[in-house]
Amino acid sequence: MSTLIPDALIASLKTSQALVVLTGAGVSAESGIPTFRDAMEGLWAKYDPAQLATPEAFERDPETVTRWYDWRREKCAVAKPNPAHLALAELQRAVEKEGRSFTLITQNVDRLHQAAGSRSVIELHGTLWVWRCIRCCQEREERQVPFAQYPPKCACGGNLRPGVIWFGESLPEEALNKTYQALEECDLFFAIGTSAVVQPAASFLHVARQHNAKTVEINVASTPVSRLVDWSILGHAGETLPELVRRAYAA
Ligand code: BV8
Ligand code: ZN
Repeated sequence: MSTLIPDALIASLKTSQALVVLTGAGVSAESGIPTFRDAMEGLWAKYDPAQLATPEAFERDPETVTRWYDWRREKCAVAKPNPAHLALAELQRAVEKEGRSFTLITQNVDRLHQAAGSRSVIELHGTLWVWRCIRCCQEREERQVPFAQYPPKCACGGNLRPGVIWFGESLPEEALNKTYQALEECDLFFAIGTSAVVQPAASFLHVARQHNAKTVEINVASTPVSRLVDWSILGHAGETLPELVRRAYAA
């Protein structure tokens, strides 16, 4: 299915001096990773994700919370980058080859952008591949799935927690600083596969608009920002992004 991508957007993409892309769970959906709102299949049907993704939930029930993250980690372990991830990596290469700036900011915790070849990815909400001991604070990448016990334990005996940013926790300062710097210089901003609900990520499009950037949304459904953007493209990221890159940079 060829989604309708306006020529004006292609022209803007080819002349943009500072491109900023914000991705959400919708970009990983075509890799088989449930989006945040529908990450509640089967066993998890009786939980509200926003209730599980909090420090209080971990404090109250570290076994259930770490089982949920390990269930998601197992899905991520078999997931491969999809054409959306690959197209964004190709776009970054094409834009940077012409000496223009490209910033990818993701809300996703699966690291599929990095697996697809994207570089200098800003991880707003951390990653479920890094786990941290709540006693000695030692942090390390845990690629072995599944864990042998819940909650998983550190060598010091402390409980391990996932290295993600939970609701109620502040975002990493460095990630936020880099984000706001990119938004100040941005002249073209994409929001791709995000429900535009979670703060502060949902405010970035407004910041880009305040700096007179043109804005684009790619989503399979409309969101609270669909009526604000310059171009709202209804389509799957895995189809739309490859078409966008082909039309702008067809070899
Ligand atoms: C903070 C990691 C300061 C964990 C996540 C103002 C008002 C009210 C509340 C707040 C506020 N400001 C701050 C808050 C609190 C809270 C918040 O935003 N609450 C929301 C619910 C209103 N924010 C925070 O707590 C943040 N911290 O602000 O610090 C502070 C400190 C103390 C006290 C207060 C404030 C921290 C937020 C980070 C939470 N962690 N992830 C984990 O993953 O388990 S958020 C998590 O949900 C995901 O990472 C993701 O970011 C988010 C879900 O959003 P999406 O990515 O958009 O995914 P979703 O499923 O919602 O949508 C998918 C979209 O894709 C859909 O639109 C769908 O149509 C589309 N789609 C599907 N398939 C496709 C597709 N599109 C294209 N192609 C497809 N194939
Ligand atoms: Zn420890």
